[in-house]
Amino acid sequence: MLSPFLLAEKKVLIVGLGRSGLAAARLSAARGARVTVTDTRTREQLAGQVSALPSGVTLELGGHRTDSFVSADLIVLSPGVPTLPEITAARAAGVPVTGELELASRLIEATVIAITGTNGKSTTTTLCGSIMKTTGRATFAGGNLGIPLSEAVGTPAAAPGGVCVVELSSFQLETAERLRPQVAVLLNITADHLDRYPDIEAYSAAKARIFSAQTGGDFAVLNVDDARVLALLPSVPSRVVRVSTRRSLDEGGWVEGGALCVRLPGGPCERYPADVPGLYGRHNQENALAAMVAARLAGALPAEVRRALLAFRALPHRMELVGEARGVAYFDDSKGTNVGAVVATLSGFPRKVVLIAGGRDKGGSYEPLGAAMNEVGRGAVVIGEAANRIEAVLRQVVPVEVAATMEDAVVRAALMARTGDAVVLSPACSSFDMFRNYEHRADVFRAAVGKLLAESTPQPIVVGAQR
Ligand code: UMA
Ligand code: ADP
Repeated sequence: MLSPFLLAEKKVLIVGLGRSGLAAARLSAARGARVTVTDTRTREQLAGQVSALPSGVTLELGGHRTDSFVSADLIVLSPGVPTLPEITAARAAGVPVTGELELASRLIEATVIAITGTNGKSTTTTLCGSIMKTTGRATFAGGNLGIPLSEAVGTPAAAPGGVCVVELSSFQLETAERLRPQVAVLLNITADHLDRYPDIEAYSAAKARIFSAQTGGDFAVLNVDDARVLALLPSVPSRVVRVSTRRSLDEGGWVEGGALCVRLPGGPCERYPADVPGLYGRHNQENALAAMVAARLAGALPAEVRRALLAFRALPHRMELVGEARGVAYFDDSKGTNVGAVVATLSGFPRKVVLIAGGRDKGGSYEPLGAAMNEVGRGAVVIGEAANRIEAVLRQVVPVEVAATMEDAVVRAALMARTGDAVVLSPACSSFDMFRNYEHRADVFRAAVGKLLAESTPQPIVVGAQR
């Protein structure tokens, strides 16, 4: 295949002009490629992106043209672009097709720590990135987390001695070929994105590509509590280091006597505090162990791990407390975008929960939500395109109401909740049927909760106020 190192004078077609496409276009243009960008959205819709492109880039917006695909020297896909007929035609014509992540990774000389899994990627990537920053090495933390890896290219973090901690989605991994992380982390695999993959096996195979270019000198950090992760273990080509929150291990990462324990191969046992404010729940212990083991394998010292761990704060929209009114606490877990995430959030939750769930359906089963709500559920309010499918499962265990808007959902949830309960927005779905993204969904939820809190706060009586 054409090496993306040899971009000069090559006709590079970038598909999608979101964050990845813009970064890939800039990178390719800076390396002397003749860049064309294509997107189904129109120039008007993409005005901000277009103005950030370097001069000389050709635009094909408002749709894709097969001609441009089959005549390109290299096609660079954005992760959200599924297999299109134009891409199939280009592949048949022998045109190399890669992704923004793979393209960037070939230009990175630093240590790469790559992190994937269905849930916990962002938390793990952020914590691991904080630990590596604490070491004083130039560090980039990004990828699916938000900043495309292409933006790291040319910075000290991408040069020898630097560290790139990269969150990888299954979409990005589909086109990973030579990406070779020195440390690759796989957190868990549960049903997600089944609107893109024919089945969970295909989704799992995309995740497993994180290991495919590794060799015996690299490390794989695996959460062995997860059955699908465990099933992949025999095919991992690098040295496996295990983590578990359910049992003690001889080496790797585990929980014991109220401490997070880490032991590198051949090293002593290190103990870290398990009760960290930013890391609520067993699922976050899993994330913390994976991040700490990965960082230790990449050269961070125990004191640096401890310092970053204690300073860590939960990311926004991951079980964030929004406020409390009439003894009911309101939590924003808008990033709970699949069933596994919501089940992890609800598992062992210390209050009865009124769950607000729903949005764009991703084609998986909602049955595990029923079991989780059977334990902690007070009631549920369902919204969006998936409302009826979720209602069908949850009404077997708790009262369920259907709401037309987020504002309506919050009011209904508040009426269902009793003193001491929690209202939790943890949708188990993507947001795109009603909102721009999960952050927008969270903003609307928080505004609705804010209104409710303001209304339930007694207003001061102004003595002598005139009408
Ligand atoms: N587009 C086309 N043709 C198509 C489909 C889409 O032209 O057939 C265009 C769209 O009109 C749009 C562009 O492609 O203009 C969007 O590309 P994209 O969906 O790849 O989005 P980016 O802005 O490049 O963001 C991507 C990731 N998004 C997805 O994978 C869907 C971001 O992850 C990531 O932060 C960013 O790259 C930087 O690396 C977000 C995400 O939702 C957080 N990820 C999924 C998840 O976490 O579950 C995988
Ligand atoms: P991702 O980047 O994979 O979406 P995040 O760290 O952003 O993961 O967390 C998203 C949601 O997933 C959280 O709000 C929480 O509900 C859930 N979650 C986080 N870590 C885990 C884990 N290790 N296992 C299961 N669910 C998790």
